[in-house]
Amino acid sequence: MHSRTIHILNGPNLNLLGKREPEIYGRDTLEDVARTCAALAVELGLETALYQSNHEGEIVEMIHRAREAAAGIIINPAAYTHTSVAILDALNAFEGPVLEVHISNVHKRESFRHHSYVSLRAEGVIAGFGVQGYELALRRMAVLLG
Ligand code: CA2
Repeated sequence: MHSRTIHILNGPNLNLLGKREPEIYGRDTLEDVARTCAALAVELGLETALYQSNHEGEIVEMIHRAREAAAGIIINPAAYTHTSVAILDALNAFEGPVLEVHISNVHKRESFRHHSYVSLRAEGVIAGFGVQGYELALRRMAVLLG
């Protein structure tokens, strides 16, 4: 296990970040998030690797790989947040800290976005801070890892 590596996992449609619906999700792309987090990680004595998939099973496999390769997981499961027992089960088999990030304030949106399976596993949840939520989660991860 890589004791200072954090995997930042992103679910379906987040590849469109910065390219569609800027009024909800902002103008930064996922590549911008990857770059900003990698720079912050250096300051915090961490390393980051960011991944995205539109497929539930691939996200499950990303979490399995993190078991060997990451000390912690920051995850925005996107729509699978609200539906996926498989992602929850995979996260339950991961031993390190898990932080859940949502770019938008899910509690200000439709009621089906108010429930998260992943929150049953996550040490903490950030919602509604835009893409800055990923940086805040990374700072929290540095504290949790000591
Ligand atoms: O606010 C979040 O980060 C969400 O996880 C985003 C998901 C949504 O299903 C969750 O309820 C909350 C949707 C991700 C879609 O991402 C897009 C980004 C730009 C343009 C279109 C979609």
